[in-house]
Amino acid sequence: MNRDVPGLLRAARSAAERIRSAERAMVVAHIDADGISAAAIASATLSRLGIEHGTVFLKKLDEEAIAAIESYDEDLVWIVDLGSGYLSQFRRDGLVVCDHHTVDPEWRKGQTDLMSFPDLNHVNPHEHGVDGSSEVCGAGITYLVSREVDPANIFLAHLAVVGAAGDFQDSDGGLKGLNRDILKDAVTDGSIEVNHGLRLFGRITRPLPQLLQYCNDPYLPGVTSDNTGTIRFLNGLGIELKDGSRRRTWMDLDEFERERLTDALVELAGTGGADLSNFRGEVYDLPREKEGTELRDAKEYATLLNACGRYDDAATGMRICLGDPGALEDSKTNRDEHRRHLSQAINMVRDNDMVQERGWVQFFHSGGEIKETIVGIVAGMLLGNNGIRKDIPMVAFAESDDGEVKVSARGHRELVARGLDLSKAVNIAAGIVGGYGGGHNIAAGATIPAGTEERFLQIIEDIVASQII
Ligand SMILES: [Mn+2]
Repeated sequence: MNRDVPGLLRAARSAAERIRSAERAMVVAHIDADGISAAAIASATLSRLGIEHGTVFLKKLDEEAIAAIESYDEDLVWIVDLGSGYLSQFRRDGLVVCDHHTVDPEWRKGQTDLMSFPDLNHVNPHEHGVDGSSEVCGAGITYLVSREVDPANIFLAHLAVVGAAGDFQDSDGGLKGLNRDILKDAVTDGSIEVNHGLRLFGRITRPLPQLLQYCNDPYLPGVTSDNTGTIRFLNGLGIELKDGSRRRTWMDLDEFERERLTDALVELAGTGGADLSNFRGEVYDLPREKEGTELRDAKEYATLLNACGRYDDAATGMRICLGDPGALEDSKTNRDEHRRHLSQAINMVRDNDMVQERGWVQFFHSGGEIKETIVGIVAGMLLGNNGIRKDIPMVAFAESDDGEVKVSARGHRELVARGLDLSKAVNIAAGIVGGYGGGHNIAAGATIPAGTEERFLQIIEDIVASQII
């Protein structure tokens, strides 16, 4: 297909028209950095139009999520960084989908005219010959629509840059294609400054030794994963590690130190024979954000948003994007709390010997004691930990608020190498007991009716036994 950016922008314009005419809206977004940035762009766009709206974050569009979207009574549902893969499953009116993932091949099959869905605006680069994996992300597409709603929304462009960094679209030494146009908007607006240098992760917040020793792309001989070596290397260059009691970061280096360190690192990486094309390149600074915080660097910003998503706190990530001054602090508090919940849950399972072994699986039932949102993480962390086996998968049960049972199954990499496919096992077993589920070979989840746990375990055991060689 020919690259047709004007066509993509036309699709963005008609989506913008639909959005402008909405009375009430629901924003549905993916729970990673790109999705959170996209949600923030959508939410800010709606707020500026005076359109009342809510926001929901999803890990994926499963049956349950699609059913929920179908049932929202808002006249507009704006789905961002998700949705394209499931277009044929939607029936409702008032959908705007801004996504960059592969488009559902079932969609439009057997349809004669272009938009025979009653009221669906689909904005996706792949539909216009533009590569959605490398040159524009979910937040970027959402931004293009937002800019069509109101050119003044250019003040949101930096969020699209953060989203692109979150989806590794900057990984060739810098952003390219459509992302470059969006970057230009952000630079024009003054929210982003493009600088050239080493693309080390943690320039703003990591103390120098950590900045270097955690660098493994490229591998730095004698520095990567070597704390003593790193400190010797920095001392050898005459670079102070501290300023009083404060540990210095890359940003604290003066111009000469920075140059010295850059040259030495490039040389060091070269001796390791590494490909340096991604080591030197563009970095994106956000000069309007508070100094010394993650928000000053697009990559660190995106990593922070990913952490919010992983810790079930995407809403706080969105508040950060929207400039809420207390949100950064809140995200740290919530992350600590989440970690505390995790360690409490792990201790509870361990101290009470809750894990029961069977021939081919082990399991625990947490009842209502562990939140269903973290029970899978707990199951994974328990594997191979303190006397708990890792040579059989772990199945964890938790009661959900609606009276059903949430199942999380986790395996070890070595088991997957031997043939374990938990996605298949969980999907089949859940189906037989009247539930549904799926996932990945190493981690899967299901929802099953209460009381079917034993039957479910028997089936899982049979399947796992047949998978592992
Ligand atoms: Mn994305």
